[in-house]
Amino acid sequence: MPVYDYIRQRLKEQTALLTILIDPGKTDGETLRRMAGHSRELGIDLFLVGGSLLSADMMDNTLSLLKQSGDTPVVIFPGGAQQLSARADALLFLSLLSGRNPEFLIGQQVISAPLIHQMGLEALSTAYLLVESGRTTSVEFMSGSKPLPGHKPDIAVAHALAARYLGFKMIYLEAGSGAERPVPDMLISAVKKHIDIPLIVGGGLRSAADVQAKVKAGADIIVIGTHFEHNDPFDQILQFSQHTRSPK
Ligand code: 1GP
Repeated sequence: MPVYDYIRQRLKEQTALLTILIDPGKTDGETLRRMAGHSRELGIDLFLVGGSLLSADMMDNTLSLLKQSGDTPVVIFPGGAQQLSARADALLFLSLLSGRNPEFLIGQQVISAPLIHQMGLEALSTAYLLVESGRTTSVEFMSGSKPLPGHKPDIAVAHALAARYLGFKMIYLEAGSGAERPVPDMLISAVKKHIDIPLIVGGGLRSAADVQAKVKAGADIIVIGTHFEHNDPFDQILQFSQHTRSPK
């Protein structure tokens, strides 16, 4: 089943999807194997693989390991056109719509499109909206783009509507990896009211209470990366997924 259909199907059955973001090289192989092998019991619905500074080789190894260890869909979350691999099930085909840097709005997409076509990868067109979250984040620095103000829901809504009218399949509200503050709940709710495509929320989520709040505000897909790089994931993932796995 295409990954987009899988996501839509899951969202009919449960409140939200729990996604673990793997930054290759930051999580050891054994942990990855166990997470992928026990995804179902743990409540992991999707893996994202990516990071700001990565080579194709590092991507390939992590993707292969996750694919060999379980059947949870594995999706590339690319930092740039160099991070593609046919070993994934799909990739987030991102456009950094909150910024005004043409390289990340359309430049990298044009470079990578023929490769994606060649690889036969499913491209999940996703409007990527970076939201201000305290300290400068890697994505803000690397993309040379300004985030949306966190206290101006009308600006976020205008971007979300533009994404909807442009035909994007998903919207990603991103505070940035390791963000000091996650995306505010009121911003999530405001965007959610104006769209009917899956809403991804990530950046700076560290507790089950964070997950609960973001799901309640309207997040359809929760992304957690940094937190599990520093804490034993297994007990915690179970607590986090209680808030995504409840039936609709
Ligand atoms: C970053 O939204 C993701 O792109 C996850 O962020 O690493 O802070 O969990 P964290």
